[in-house]
Amino acid sequence: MSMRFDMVVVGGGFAGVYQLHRAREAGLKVLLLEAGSDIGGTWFWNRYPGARCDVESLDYSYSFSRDLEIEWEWSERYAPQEEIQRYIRHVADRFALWPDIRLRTRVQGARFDDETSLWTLTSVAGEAFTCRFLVMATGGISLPQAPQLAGMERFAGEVHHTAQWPDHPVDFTGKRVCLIGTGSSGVQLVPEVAKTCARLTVFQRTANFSVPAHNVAYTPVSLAAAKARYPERRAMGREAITGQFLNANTKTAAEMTEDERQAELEYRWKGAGGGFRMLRTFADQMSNIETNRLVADFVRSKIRAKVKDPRKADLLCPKPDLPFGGKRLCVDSNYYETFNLDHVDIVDVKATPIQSVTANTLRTTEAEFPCDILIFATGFDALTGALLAMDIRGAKGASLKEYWADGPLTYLGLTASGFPNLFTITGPGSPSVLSNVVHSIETHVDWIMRLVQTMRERSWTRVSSTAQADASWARRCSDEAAKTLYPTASSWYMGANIPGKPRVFLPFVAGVPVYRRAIEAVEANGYEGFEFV
Ligand code: N01
Repeated sequence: MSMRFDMVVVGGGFAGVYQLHRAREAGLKVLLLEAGSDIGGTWFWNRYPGARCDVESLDYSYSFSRDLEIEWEWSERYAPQEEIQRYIRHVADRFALWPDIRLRTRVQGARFDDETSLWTLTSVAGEAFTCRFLVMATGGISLPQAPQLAGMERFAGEVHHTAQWPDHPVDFTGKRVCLIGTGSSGVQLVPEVAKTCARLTVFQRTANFSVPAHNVAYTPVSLAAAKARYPERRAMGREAITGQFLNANTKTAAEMTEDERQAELEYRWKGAGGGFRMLRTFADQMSNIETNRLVADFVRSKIRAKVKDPRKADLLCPKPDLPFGGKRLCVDSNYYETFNLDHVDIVDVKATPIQSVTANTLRTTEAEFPCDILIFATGFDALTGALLAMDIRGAKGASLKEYWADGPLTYLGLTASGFPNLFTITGPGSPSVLSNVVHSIETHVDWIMRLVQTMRERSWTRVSSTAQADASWARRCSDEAAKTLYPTASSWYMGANIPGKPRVFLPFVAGVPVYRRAIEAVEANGYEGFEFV
């Protein structure tokens, strides 16, 4: 027996929780399904030591309620995982969302009925849920991936993935730890593990750039001062490429003198800057390879200054073929400094690949490393992974997996032709992972709700983008990406971390304001590119 709703939302992170709130406010009968035992999404699953957001707390938070903004007290410039999860739970409490949230319910598939224009979802446990509107709030970075290592079944120690971290503390005291992966998760975890372990060996395939966070605790005075300017801060964020204020330099490198360029680089590296501000050092750094090299060389010189052992420093410096920011920039607190500790070492697994695992070691082609705890910080099947992990069948039984076989086809990153009344929040083809994702989530949910309201007012039962609209949006996405250096990097933005995944630049790169204007223009033009029944 299937339970019937106006809307079902899949996923209980920032996106799902806001979607649920807005749908309830609009009077819809709505249900949120979440696979985990709690809400929080990313911030529920990625609870490894050192996990914190590298978008500033005051930006990485909902803007829809001024009261919520005022009453919530962020403790630090970059909030730790536990605090962000507590914040999402607070939002669910404050807006009384819990009655419409169903935890421990993993969706296996969804099928559209051509006769009734309704979706039926099925859970792994075999339950069924029927709805008119189906919103996938499944997250862009939510399906973990790890390599299959020969001999894993023999390994006698603990094994953890950063995105499936246990809810009890992992004790590293006196342990020999092997950690694979040096993206944002690995970079945050390394300094924490090093504090207590006997030996930490980091297995790196590609060195990426990391910049100092300069995290600081808020004082009551500094937080109150920041909050007093909240409306202004949000307004600046809305007009910034990444949906957060980064004090972007509007000048290209060529428009500045050498002294001005150095001063700009130092400002962004040091305390007044920090974090993603380094991505906005020069207006043309993601489109002009020479300008990009200025930033890359500067950061490499800082890495060399921090890491005393020249062998380790060489390994930690990204190679010249990787543009700065081409792979998602990491933001750290003491990552490079940790390699100055005698018990922490780095191994280049491109030069000496990992071959196998024994009961208590990890073997590369050159050496064997004792291992009590093995950690995978090896990332995710991003943007399409979580959606395609479900069997989604649209009109006439069409399979989303087949429709996206050569890469995702969406209209505005929000819908896919042949999958009526199905919406993806921060899906492929939207700024999503290139933006302050909470800002992008609010933009998407508000847009979806305006469309749903319009349909309800006009008694329309079915909306779908046309195949032509999807194709032209996909072209626009790749044309925008081709104007930048992003596609030159082997990144998860390109699907390059997943064997066999089509190489397509997955997010929309032209920025949050351009994107918002595009989706608002479609709406103003009577939903051009959509067909209604
Ligand atoms: O994953 P990643 P992540 N053998 O894919 C390596 C967000 N995030 O979990 O580069 C050996 O970035 C892989 O090597 P390579 C953020 O958007 C945010 O760290 O593919 N190594 C890479 O070094 C981030 O970008 C925050 O050659 C293997 C690493 O594993 C995204 O999530 C914190 C391998 C994976 O890096 C993902 O970050 C954390 C193999 N077989 C995450 N397979 C904050 O807000 C993969 N690797 C702070």
